[in-house]
Formats: sequence, structure tokens, C-alpha cells
Amino acid sequence: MKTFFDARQHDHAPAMELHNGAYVPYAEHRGRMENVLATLSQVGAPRDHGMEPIRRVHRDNYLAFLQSAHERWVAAGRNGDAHGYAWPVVGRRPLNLNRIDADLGQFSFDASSPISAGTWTSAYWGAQSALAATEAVLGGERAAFALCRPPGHHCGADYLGGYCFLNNVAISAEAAIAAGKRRIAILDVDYHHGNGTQDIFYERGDVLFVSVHADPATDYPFFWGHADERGEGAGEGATLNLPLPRGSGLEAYRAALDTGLAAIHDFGADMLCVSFGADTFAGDPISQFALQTADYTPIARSIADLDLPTVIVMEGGYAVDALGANVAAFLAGFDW
Ligand code: Q9C
Ligand code: ZN
Repeated sequence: MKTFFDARQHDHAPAMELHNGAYVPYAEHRGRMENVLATLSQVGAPRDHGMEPIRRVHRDNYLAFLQSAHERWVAAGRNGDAHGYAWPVVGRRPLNLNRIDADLGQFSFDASSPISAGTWTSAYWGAQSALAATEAVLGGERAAFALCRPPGHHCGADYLGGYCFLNNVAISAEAAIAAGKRRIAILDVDYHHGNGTQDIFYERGDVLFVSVHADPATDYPFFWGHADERGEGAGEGATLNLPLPRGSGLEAYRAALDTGLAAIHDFGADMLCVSFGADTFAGDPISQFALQTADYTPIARSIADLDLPTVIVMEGGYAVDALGANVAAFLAGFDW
């Protein structure tokens, strides 16, 4: 399968993150990609599709913030990585405070996604990898894989969070629509709910969002991903959340996945974009499902059985030593 990655995706390198009340080493680090790259045979560098496909998803003020946030943090006399610590939840208004601390709160929803000096460069090239995989599929490949880092599914049109800065799967879906595809299905099989992707397409009837994830009653991102969120307006019924309890293994997972795949089949999509996170793995240090490496192949095979042109983008997965094997097992399911 054609696979895309750009070495500049390594530039994003926050040192620590706030986790369960303490600062711990950042879980979403370059070693994840190194483990995956060691298992992939041919990996292509993406060409540069520029800003236009990114601007189809993200707001201009957010993109300007993301490109300048770390410089502004340093200019304010701060050391290390930038992240928010005050959020405009009460009395939310579209204020323009021109203060880095305020903007970090305005354009984020959590404190677990620091911005380092290389964050914009890495996010930009990760999005370009997603666009290269999309271009390959639009050009006739049955499936292609973008080894996106940083991941994307938690960030929305104008906010970052959950280690995510640019929503790679949304950028892929919008690029496919711009190229003439009419109906896109997005299937999110990361452990966590893809709240950013859901928000971006919540009122859209032409993009179906289906997610199998840990119940947000117990797990991050808590405030999205509940089964009663079904889309609004033209998008009513085009969001399907399939939360599962902690501890779920292959049997429970397959039952939820089959429900999601049936919805995708009924929607009549002409292309599929998959947010693949390997943090559903039993050994994941921050997640609580019980999938085994060998389980990823039959899961992927049932997705492949939809028989749709498929773009796969990397999301989470923090059991670094097993990540390459888990990705390889998933991609093996797409050898039609
Ligand atoms: N104490 C992705 O998998 N931190 N993001 C949770 C739990 C955020 C995961 C903290 C986890 C985000 C792409
Ligand atoms: Zn995740």
C-alpha cells in the first residue's frame, strides 16, 4: 500500500504534558513514528499541496495563531512549550485580546497539547501526507496510508487539543469533495472519540461520521461522543457514535464496528476516510480496551469489505514498541 510521511513531522517535540495532575514525558513523541517506519517497506514523501486544502477545514484566525504561537510565547519571555491554562467557558465572546496566554485558551480545549517550536511545521507536513494519500486514492489506488504525526481527530475548525493541531482526516475528506466526490464516510477507530472531526461535519449531510470509541462517561474527551449526539440540521443522522465500556475486547468491538459499517454501507459513500488509532491495543499505556495485535487484521478486513476507495490516516497509539506491528497488522487487512 502507498504510504506517506515527511521527516519534518518529527519537528514537533513537546517535552512534557499534564497527565492526571502531574507533568509526565509527552506520550505522542517521534519514537512512535520511528517504530512504525521500521515496519513499512516503501514510504513516499508528500508533495506540497499548499494551504488551500487546510483552509477548507480550519479558520484563518486559528491558522495564524498556530503558526505564531510558539514565537509569541518566547517573545513573552517564557521558556519551553506553550499551552493554555485559562479558557473562555463562561461568557464566551469572540474577543481579540492579542495576548498569547488568552489566545492559547481561546484556540484550545485542554492542557495536554503543548506547542513546541516545530509544531506548525510538523502539523503542516502531516496534513500534506494526508493529502498525498488522498491524491493517490483519487488517482485510482484502492487504499493509501498517511503516517500522520501529530494526529488530528481531536482538533476542530478553530481549536487544538488531544495532541492534535490540524484535522488530517477532515482535510482529506474536504480534498476529496473538492476533487468531485459527493458523499464521504469517515470511520474513526481510535480509542478516543474524534470530537474535532465530529464538530467539523456536525451539520453536514454529505459527510457521515461514524466512531467506535471508549465511552466518554469514563474517558477523554468526556464532553463529546455520547450516543445521543447524532448531528444537526442537514447533518441530522449523519453522526453515529458507538461508545464501548472500558475493557472491551474483539467481540464487543466487532459488534459495534459491524453497526458502524452497516451505516456506512447504507449511506452510499463514494469514498471512505479512516482515522486509525492503535490505542485500542491491550498494552496501550493511556487506554483501556483489550485488542491484540492479531485482531487488527480482521478488523481492517471487514472495513475493506465495504469495497470503497479508502484513505487511512494515523491517529493515536502509545504502546510504542508494539505500534509498528499493530499498524502493519491493520494495513495487512487491506490487501484485497
Ligand atoms: N489522563 C489521541 O489519541 N490525554 N489523543 C488524556 C488522561 C489526552 C489522545 C489524559 C489523550 C489524547 C489522538
Ligand atoms: Zn486516541
